[in-house]
Amino acid sequence: MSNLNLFAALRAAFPQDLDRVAIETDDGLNYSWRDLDRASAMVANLLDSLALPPESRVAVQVEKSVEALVLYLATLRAGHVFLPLNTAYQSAEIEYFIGNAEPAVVVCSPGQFGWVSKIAFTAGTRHVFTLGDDRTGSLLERASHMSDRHTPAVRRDEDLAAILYTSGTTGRSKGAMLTHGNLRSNAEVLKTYWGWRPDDVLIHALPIFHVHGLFVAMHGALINGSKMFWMSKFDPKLAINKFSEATVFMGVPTLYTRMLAEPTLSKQQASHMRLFISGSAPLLIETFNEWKDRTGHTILERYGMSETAMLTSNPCSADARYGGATERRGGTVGFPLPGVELRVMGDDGQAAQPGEIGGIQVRGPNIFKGYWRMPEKTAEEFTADGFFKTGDVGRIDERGYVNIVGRSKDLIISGGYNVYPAEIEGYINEMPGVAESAVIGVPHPDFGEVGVALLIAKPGAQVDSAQVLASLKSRLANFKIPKRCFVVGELPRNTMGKVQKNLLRDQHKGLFA
Ligand code: MLC
Ligand code: AMP
Repeated sequence: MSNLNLFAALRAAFPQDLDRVAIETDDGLNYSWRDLDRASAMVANLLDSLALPPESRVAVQVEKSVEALVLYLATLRAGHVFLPLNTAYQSAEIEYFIGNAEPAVVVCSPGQFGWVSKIAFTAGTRHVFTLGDDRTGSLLERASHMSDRHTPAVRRDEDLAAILYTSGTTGRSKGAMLTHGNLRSNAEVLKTYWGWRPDDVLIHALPIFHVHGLFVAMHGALINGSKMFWMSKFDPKLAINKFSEATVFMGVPTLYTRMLAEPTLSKQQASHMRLFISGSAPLLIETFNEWKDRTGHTILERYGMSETAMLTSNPCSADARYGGATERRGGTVGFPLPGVELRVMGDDGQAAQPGEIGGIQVRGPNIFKGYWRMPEKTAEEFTADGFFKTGDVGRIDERGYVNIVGRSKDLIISGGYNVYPAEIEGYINEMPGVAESAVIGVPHPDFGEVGVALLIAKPGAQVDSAQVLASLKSRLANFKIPKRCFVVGELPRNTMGKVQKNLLRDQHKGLFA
């Protein structure tokens, strides 16, 4: 049986000359392909030495570093399941993820060991390691005694490679289970569709705990044997500076608006670049047009999600399936990727006509296996004929381009991070003196959209909005904190008694104008 382990596919794409630079970091270090191979072998051997059951979860909450990437590769290589966690998550959030996923191994930053290990050991995790962003910590210390040779565990397409938690509109977060086959097929399709070349150099500017930075960007470079310039944290000046040595950039729209604010951004500075890709949140047409004016490049917008990896993309070059279309159309997310079936379904359960709006449903080799330990929830999200209901609302135009016009799920996307109003409202509603709350998304010049909280106090109670925000801040990841909070007399409701968030959004849309 051939080994369909995703690591094996990535490793097979490493260049012949393993001493070439694979990653250059923003603190001036160079890692060769051999370094990635040897270091991932050592960490995989460490995982093997723990004699974990197959498909054990390895939960990781660490700052971005090349060693964190190595840990990801090692987890695949050893045949276990990578579970990345946003570094902004605080103890209640981590407690839930660890309790739900029951990881065999937890890796955290050295400074967080105290509280993270307490949560992990309480939940029954036996191994807690540390990994700093400066090559410190017990993980690398232990791995340094291991062999630098390792044969990848044999995996099939349907075996789990990663679990990504995505919040739910109701209830708690769900772990989207992605398989080796899901991730490999998506990486291979993007390799061709985006015309990757071995001499491409990717500026890797995103965090590596979500689909965009972890899979789309990292797999893209690795499966092409292409070099990465690695930014530990996005810095618009440095990114622009690096355009002269790089060819591909991927970012959420906020990264583009922040670069547009830099006077050094120019056609000349961007002349070495081949491709600018945007996704994870809607790219405003103003940003798309301004980028073209300032750099001469047309941003390629694509669309995906944690459960599906990438679904659609504007063309990189002529797409024969759509009459040889080459146009990257601003305001659209392009065509379904080869192998992805995408349909728009009207409220009547029938496929919408071109131009008609409906719910976006998808099917293909990239679609996840289901939500971790939630078979009923999984069943609800799939149709009888196997399409996944994305919760996004859109239409397909007469030329085949997909437009996303909204979401049926109550979700705010802020700077590329998802914030679920229901989660924030749950916390606010439990605060003393609060009768009810509504969290809405409003336009924001930097983050695209941000959360704003409106609440009603109980009769006779005094609620201080600053205190509400401070209290949320002590419990939730910082990007989830509403940027404003207002105590109001009432919330608008429809005849069914449901809060009319569209009216609230309309009332507050100018807050950050
Ligand atoms: C930071 N802050 C945010 C925020 N990021 N607020 C709202 N939304 C965000 N996204 C707030 C912090 O709470 C803090 O507030 C202040 O901004 C500064 O924090 P920071 O950490 O210094 O911010 P910064 O480094 O500037 O981060 C901004 C950013 C980051 C845009 C670089 O958010 C980012 O990397 N976003 C990318 C997310 C991403 O990779 N998404 C892909 C998901 S995958 P205070 O008050 O505490 O000081 C996906 C699928 C797909 O969606 O299709 O790709
Ligand atoms: P996540 O759950 O973090 O993976 O976020 C996925 C969601 O991000 C999708 O369901 C969409 O709502 C949104 N999204 C991703 N890419 C785009 C895009 N290019 N335009 C609009 N929304 C997007």
